[in-house]
Amino acid sequence: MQTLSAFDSRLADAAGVSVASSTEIHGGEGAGLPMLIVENALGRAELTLQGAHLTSFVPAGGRELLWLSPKAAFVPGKAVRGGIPLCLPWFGGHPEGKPAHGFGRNQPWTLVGAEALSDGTTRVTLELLPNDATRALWPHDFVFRLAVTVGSALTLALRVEHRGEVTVPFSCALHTYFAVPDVTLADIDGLDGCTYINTVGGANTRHAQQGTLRLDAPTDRVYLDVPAVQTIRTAQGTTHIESDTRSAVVWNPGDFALNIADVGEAYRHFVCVERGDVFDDALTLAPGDVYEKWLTLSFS
Ligand code: TA6
Repeated sequence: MQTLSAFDSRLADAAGVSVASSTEIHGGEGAGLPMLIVENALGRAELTLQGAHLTSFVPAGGRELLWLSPKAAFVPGKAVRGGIPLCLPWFGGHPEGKPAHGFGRNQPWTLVGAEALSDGTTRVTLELLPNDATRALWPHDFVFRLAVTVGSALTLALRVEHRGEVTVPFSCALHTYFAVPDVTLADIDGLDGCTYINTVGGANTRHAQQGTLRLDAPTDRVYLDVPAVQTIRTAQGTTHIESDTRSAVVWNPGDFALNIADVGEAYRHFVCVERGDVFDDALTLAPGDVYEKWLTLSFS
């Protein structure tokens, strides 16, 4: 299992960030995955080093914003179901059958920075560099960095530096699972008028969103060129999603989830509103290019 070096632990300690294993926090068998707990007077977040994967964010005095499957497994090499998996350097299926959503979410990232900032927030920075497993899937040099700032809002700043020698296609998403009391009663705004691609069951049809979105059936839609802000309104309040990425993916598998081992009936309690640059909004990175985008989540 991945462990934190003495250097990483000192770094974490200095910023008031604690380290635990997923087994201590979430139970399960075996050693689990190493996790960071970032807590200050403004908020509290948990993340696994594997995948730089947020699994919890609670603003002080507020409720949990992220959904983590009750069946989530914390196993080396397997993406945790829920929270914020990072899909990169490609989103969705791969034309050559490589693993869906890239390898970022399955790889052990390293803690490279931890700071208590003067505004009361705490920032941790994680990094992924190439290794044998990433080279087998993507034979290019790169530096992936994710800076996570925890306060009354949660901000993720992603930086991808392409250090390879050829131009490559690139797409990515912050695949956020939001906790909702009942997915069929959540109102999603901020997509009115946008073109979306319906991909349910392998479909590929284009439509225009009209007004508020409510999910009453399995939904898998890629919205293109969206406004910066979306909201999810439930009886508990409003979650605000803001990003400088161009796409938004809205996903809930509905009954299909009964065939997804780590979701099942629990599908009723989340909706994914993922921000990223995917499908028509995907890019190419030339040698030396740097891709930098951010996502902020808050609740009112
Ligand atoms: O973002 C939506 C989506 O691409 C869906 O098509 C669905 O498969 C989902 O992601 C989850 O993918 P995963 O590989 O995590 O099971």
